[in-house]
Amino acid sequence: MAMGLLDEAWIGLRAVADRFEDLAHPTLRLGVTGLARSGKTIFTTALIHALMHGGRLPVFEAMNSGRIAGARLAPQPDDAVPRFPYEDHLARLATLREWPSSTTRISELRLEISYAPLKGGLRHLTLDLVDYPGEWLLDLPLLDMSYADFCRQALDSPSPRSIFKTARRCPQARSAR
Ligand SMILES: Nc1nc2c(ncn2[C@@H]2O[C@H](COP(=O)(O)OP(=O)(O)O)[C@@H](O)[C@H]2O)c(=O)[nH]1
Ligand SMILES: [Mg+2]
Repeated sequence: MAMGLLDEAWIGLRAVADRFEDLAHPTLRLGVTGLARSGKTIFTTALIHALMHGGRLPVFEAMNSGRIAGARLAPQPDDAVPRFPYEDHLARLATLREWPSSTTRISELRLEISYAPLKGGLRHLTLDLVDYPGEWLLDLPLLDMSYADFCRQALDSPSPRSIFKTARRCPQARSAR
């Protein structure tokens, strides 16, 4: 009984300590969202570069007014999620002058940002940026759909044969214009 109370008190203390730690050094997880080929990967690469090297971000007031003291790359927060290949994307854009290839899997990158709040001394924010294939957005309706509903919808939609025929007609339609 006494041990149970002690355990609960300990868990409670840990929760309060974690809450204070979070207030003192918050972590923000930011998913960059949009459909495929809407520019998420390029935007994420450019944002990381601007935060670390002080790029021009005219509508980002904190940066524009000089309150972002600096940003640096930090170790990955989660070993199960691949690292966002920031350096590869940057090399492609800045050195090879090519667009990075399309994103096929989720990836993330952790940044430690030092900033001056409107009141008080220098603070630190841990920012986790998450990049993922935009095609996933199109699958969101499936979350609320039963397997039976999915099958019904698939059977009601145009048959694969008619989709194939339409796809075959497309190049001719394009070249005929
Ligand atoms: N002109 C221009 N094209 C862009 C820009 N950002 C992305 N694109 C184009 O959009 C394509 C898809 O960008 P990407 O960031 O890979 O899109 P994602 O699929 O949303 O991650 C690129 O290959 C470029 O052709 C941009 O800032 N300017
Ligand atoms: Mg992408």
